[in-house]
Amino acid sequence: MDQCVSVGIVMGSASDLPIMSAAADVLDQAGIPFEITIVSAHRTPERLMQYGRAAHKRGLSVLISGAGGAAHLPGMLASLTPLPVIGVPILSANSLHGVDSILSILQMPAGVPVATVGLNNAKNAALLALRILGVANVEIRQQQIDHLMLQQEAVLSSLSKVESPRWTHQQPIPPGAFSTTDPQ
Ligand code: C2R
Repeated sequence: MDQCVSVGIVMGSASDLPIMSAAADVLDQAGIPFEITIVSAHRTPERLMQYGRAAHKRGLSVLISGAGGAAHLPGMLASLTPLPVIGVPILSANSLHGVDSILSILQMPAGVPVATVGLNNAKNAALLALRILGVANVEIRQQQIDHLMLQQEAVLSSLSKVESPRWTHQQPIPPGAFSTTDPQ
């Protein structure tokens, strides 16, 4: 894989690392060079401006940004950079059940897009970043195709846990139930 850093992972606080490390794990496994740091719109506003303005000039392609509570970081980054920003709402200690983080990242004004993943779902943020990179990179796209296949195989190999006879009135799934041709 090209060794130029292509994904920036930024979080509002070191306390976000246990969640955000899942994004780093996915990128690491995929062999994608990334950087990871703390930037806070609230606590380090100048650092935010510098990072947001320079990211694309430094060769980054996608930003993953996690924050909890009044989570302004992903939106503020998106206001400074032309790069795609993926926001990860975090259930932080100061959060109201994560709802504040979700809404702060999700409900952006028109004109400043942030792609928002589920609460604490840094893994999906990294997978989405890989899909974005995969648009222009066949190798990364193939990795995502392989990932989907592996995921499907894992589900199919677990069918017996659910389908094995257990209840009196349980019927077996008929062979044609998942046929791709229309039974009509
Ligand atoms: P501390 O644990 O440091 O008090 O942080 C962080 O992302 C973290 O989840 C608590 C939470 O505050 C968040 N934070 C933001 C921003 N900066 C820090 N939401 C920001 O600029 O949006």
